[in-house]
Amino acid sequence: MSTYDYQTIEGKWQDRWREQQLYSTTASEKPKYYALEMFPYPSGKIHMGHVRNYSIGDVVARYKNMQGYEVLHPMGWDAFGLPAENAAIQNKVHPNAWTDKNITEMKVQLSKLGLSYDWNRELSTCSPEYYRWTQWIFLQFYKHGLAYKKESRVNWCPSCETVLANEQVVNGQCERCDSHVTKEMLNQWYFKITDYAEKLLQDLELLEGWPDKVKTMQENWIGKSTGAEIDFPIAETDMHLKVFTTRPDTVFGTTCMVMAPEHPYVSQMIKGTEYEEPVKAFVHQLQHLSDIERTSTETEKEGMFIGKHCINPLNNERIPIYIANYVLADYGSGAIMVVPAHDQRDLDFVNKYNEKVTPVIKPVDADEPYRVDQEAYDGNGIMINSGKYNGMENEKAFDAICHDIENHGIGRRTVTYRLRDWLLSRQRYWGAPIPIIYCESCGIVPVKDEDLPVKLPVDIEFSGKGKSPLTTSSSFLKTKCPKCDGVATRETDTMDTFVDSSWYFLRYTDPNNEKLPFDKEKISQWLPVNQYIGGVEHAILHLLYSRFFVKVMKDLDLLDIDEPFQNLLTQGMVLKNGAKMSKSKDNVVSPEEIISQYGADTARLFVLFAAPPERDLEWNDQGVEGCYRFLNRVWRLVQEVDEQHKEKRSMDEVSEDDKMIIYKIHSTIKKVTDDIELRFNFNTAISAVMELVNELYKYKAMDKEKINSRLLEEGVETVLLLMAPFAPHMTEELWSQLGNKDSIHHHQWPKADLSKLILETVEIIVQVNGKVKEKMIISADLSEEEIKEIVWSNDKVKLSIDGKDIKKVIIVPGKLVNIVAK
Ligand code: ANZ
Ligand code: ZN
Repeated sequence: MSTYDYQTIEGKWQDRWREQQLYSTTASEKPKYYALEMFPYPSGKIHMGHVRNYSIGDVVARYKNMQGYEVLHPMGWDAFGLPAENAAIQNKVHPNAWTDKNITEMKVQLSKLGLSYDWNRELSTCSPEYYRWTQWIFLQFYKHGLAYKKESRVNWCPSCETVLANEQVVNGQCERCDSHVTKEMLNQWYFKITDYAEKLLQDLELLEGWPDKVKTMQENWIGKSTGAEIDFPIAETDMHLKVFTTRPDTVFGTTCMVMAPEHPYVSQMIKGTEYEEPVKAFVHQLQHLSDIERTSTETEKEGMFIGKHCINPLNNERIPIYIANYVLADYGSGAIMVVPAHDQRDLDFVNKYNEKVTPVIKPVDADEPYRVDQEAYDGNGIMINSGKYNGMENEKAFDAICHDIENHGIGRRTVTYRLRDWLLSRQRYWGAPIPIIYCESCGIVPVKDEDLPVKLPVDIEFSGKGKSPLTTSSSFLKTKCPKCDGVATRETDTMDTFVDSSWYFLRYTDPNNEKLPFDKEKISQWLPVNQYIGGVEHAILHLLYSRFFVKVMKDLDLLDIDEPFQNLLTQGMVLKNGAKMSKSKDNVVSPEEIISQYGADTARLFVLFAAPPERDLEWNDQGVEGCYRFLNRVWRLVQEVDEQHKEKRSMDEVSEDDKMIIYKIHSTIKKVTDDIELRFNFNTAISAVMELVNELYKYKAMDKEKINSRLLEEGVETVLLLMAPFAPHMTEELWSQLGNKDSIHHHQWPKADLSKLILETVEIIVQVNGKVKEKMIISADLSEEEIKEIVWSNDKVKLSIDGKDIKKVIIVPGKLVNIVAK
């Protein structure tokens, strides 16, 4: 009897699978299934998080394959980004060489896991064949007004020396390096994602297969607010100050106005007055604070009067205008009506500057006169101090006031979103160049499609300081204007790497297309991705951007789907000693070590067995040992069954022991199938197989004349088939030892015979239109669905309902099934 030599087995099958192209996706008639894991950044080393992510995806892909689907299961590289550039500065290697080397190394590590990827579709976002189309897509956006350039205050990381999208600023810090993020005035490129805010919000409803928490995060990020704009006349001028409020019902409680210090009217209003210098100093002081810092409830409210007044258009009261830190220029209209009685921020502000507090909504049970001093009241109630609206419920007054201001042309109902346009330009080298040319006479000119890709030059200096590295390449910088042939310069900013990853899942369907980024027809065949698997850290950024891209592409008639990812699984983290594995915590377990010590099948089995995919997984050396022992146990079982049981016992008689093992085989098939299909509960699926293995050992240990060897073989085959997605190498090896010529991974997934799931039985009568057609012995604990399935497969029943419409099925548990058919 041979021992379980995982090293030889795994190497052998990995080679064979590659030679036979076992996992290449073909154009077949089979139903299609697209299984996708988020592609990695090629850092050079895979970690346990990768192992977990890809093992989960691999089970899904292999399982669907055995279920008869044509499966698309591709892999590639999210290969642009800052680490390559930092390596270039530190180690004097070109980012391209560094990235290539890392990809080669990681590919070797990945292939050791035995993952069923179709490597023929491999892509890398830093290859010109790929970024050519990233640039092409940018130009499509540009030509349709969805990419534009504007000067604005942007997030700036002083350490990375580049701008950051709002999404990349976490608690006021740079997502990558944790530096404190500041605000700078810069001219940058944006995608107009705000045009799609409503659609992105609405269509979350279509995503039934997404975790609720991810949908909620996206909803909050989009941040829709419903309210009104109201125009407040500025006293002694014919100008208006427009405010956005979610509480038009409180307008009579406005005791002053606050503008963002950067509001364009401010400089105009103070010009030549005594307020000019102090306001300038104030603005300067705020300039480097992030939005988070400015609006945090912790932050002291600071502001100043700027010498002008507004008239409240509803009660004609004259009220002072302030500027203050807590009002942002780029939200709503950049100015607010201050209602201290009903907004805590406003109350804190006016208490500091001694403006008055006028309550306009009174809680139903409050005493009169109703007063507010330290705590704002933001609940519902009855209108007071509000002219003709007094006595109304405030929710009714909300509508009445909106109606009236619309009629008088002094305001309108409106919605605002927190979502900002996507800032996509980066002052970095290692990204896709933005394909734009600046001409002195023609202005901004897009590169012609036939001139794509705009390739990254190689004559570059990486200093890590100052301007974008592309400005140091004269071969790149100087060019001709595509319109007038005159002297022109290229845009030197590159694209945010999230642009690259917003469409890679489309390219996999058609990775070598040289005419378009992808073929519309192929997208319809494969997309949406049936199962997407990745980390919850991408809940906002990558997933929102990808949804946005697909929606734009649909509007541009490039494809015909609404959403990219039908089902989403966000896997939990891999922990050790209660903390996320990380170099800084010195608690990293290397996948390579585990693979060389126990084999890939054990590594895979452990990460799948130790916790359900969505939960965090605690690394546990005994757990790994346990999985290894289990695989050895399966190995021995198959060897022994194969060698020892050649003698035959008649199959005709079925003993009680046989019944038991038959039951176990079919109930395990059912359990494993349901666990994978319905819930991805791989851990319970694996324990069910473990139990079956135990039962088979017991059965095998009986006296020889009691054993039905055909049954034992069936049990062993079932174990292998059910384990094939989890431990692909060992099962393949044993399968071939049993004499099978075809790969186990192309074998059909076993189907449970429900009629075999009988332990305690009952007799039921099956009637069609009141006439008894059949008496059946079935298991006592079947569900109605399962009973129906057995009944429909009965020949006599089939015959008597043939050609008829089923009107009704009445099930009396344990007794009767009556079918009404006409
Ligand atoms: C008056 C008022 C009374 C308000 C009241 C609230 C409660 P969300 O839900 O975030 O959309 N606001 C409007 N623009 C602002 C800006 N640029 N910077 C800071 N604050 C701004 O909040 C909308 C509310 O935030 C608006 O409604 C406005 O204050 C304030 F009892 O107007 B409200
Ligand atoms: Zn020109």
